[in-house]
Amino acid sequence: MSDERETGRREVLKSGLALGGLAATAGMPFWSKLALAQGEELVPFSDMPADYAVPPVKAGGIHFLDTRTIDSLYTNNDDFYIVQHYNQPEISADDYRLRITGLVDRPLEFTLAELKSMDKVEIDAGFECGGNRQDFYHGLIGNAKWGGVRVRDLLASAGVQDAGIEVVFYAADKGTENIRATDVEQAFARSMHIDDAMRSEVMIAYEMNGVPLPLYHGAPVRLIVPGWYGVANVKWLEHIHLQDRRFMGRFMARDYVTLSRVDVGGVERWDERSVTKIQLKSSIVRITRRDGAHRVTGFVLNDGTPLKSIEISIDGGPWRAAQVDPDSSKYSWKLFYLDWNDATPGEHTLVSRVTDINGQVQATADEMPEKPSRWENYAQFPRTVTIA
Ligand SMILES: Nc1nc2c(c(=O)[nH]1)N[C@H]1C(S)=C(S)[C@@H](COP(=O)(O)O)O[C@H]1N2
Ligand SMILES: [Mo]
Repeated sequence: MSDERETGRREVLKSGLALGGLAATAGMPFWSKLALAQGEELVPFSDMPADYAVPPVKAGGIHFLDTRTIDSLYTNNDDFYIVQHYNQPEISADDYRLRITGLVDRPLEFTLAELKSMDKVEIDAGFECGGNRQDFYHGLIGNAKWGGVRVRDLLASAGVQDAGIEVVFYAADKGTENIRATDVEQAFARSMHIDDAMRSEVMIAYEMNGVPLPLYHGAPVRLIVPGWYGVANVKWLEHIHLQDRRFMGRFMARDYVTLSRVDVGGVERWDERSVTKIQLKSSIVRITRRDGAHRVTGFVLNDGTPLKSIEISIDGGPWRAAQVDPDSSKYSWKLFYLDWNDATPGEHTLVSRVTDINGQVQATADEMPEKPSRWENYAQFPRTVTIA
């Protein structure tokens, strides 16, 4: 544990973003209870191949986090999952420029040094790919402390005109898209309504866990939209454009679109919506044993709505309250554990569920809306283990 990280934790605590009525641990720091102690061993999940292993980071490739290894509030930059749909552009920090154009009073261009000279914010935010799912044990996930500048400060200096209601974020990575039988070159891009872009926590990050943003995570600068799925966090960001109508690029309107059968004003409709806010979700990631005692560990992600409870049920039994990391904050992931003191030899099924202060409960697989698209996999995830 570096001094830097300790300071980060204290700042989070001081900021007073507590978890309402959730049980918190006293005494020992929470993270020390998550780290594998001397003599503590993983109890293998029987729903996971015995040789399950995450391949190392490879240039241009997707990288997963082995969720069994989650043991601290912040994911190491080297372990944090990596997803991109085109290339991984190498942009020199000296040549980097961020442009703001469109319906603004003053089109602007910032160097990296200019961005760094502006008011700095640091925000803890955890997120997952909208395509994260149980098949790979929710490995497309991570939590980090992001350092940078608020988007709203940048927009304020450019002066957004009343007609500028849509903010488009263009990246430097590009690919060929076949649209309406035409091959066109497109940059990765996402957009949001001006009201979303003006939220105080929406930021342009040049630091990840206290060091310059690594290449694979979008160096030198990326967008971070706390509480939204990973796809919103445009890496290698180089251009912000204000316009008066919806942006309909691939990652807003064709890909990362959830198709589900839902009630729309009393009518059952097949709804198509862009992947944005993170759905209320928890998952067990690890079961450990030490001197015959068992501990169940997991994470929660959502859109930042405060939580009411995180619970675990064993073999369909009563819900037991889990202990939650008191250093968690509004947009970070929330790690939790339960001491499973009455584990008996044999096969067991364990599942976690999270409830927010609005009374929304994480859905079971049966309660999920019919959803043929693979995005937004947030159902309760029962895990199985065999206790020796
Ligand atoms: N420029 C760019 N930004 C991007 C993407 C991309 O392909 N290009 N992929 C998005 C998706 S789908 C995800 S899940 C996150 C992953 O961020 P990470 O690789 O830092 O974990 O980046 C988002 N930002
Ligand atoms: Mo993603």
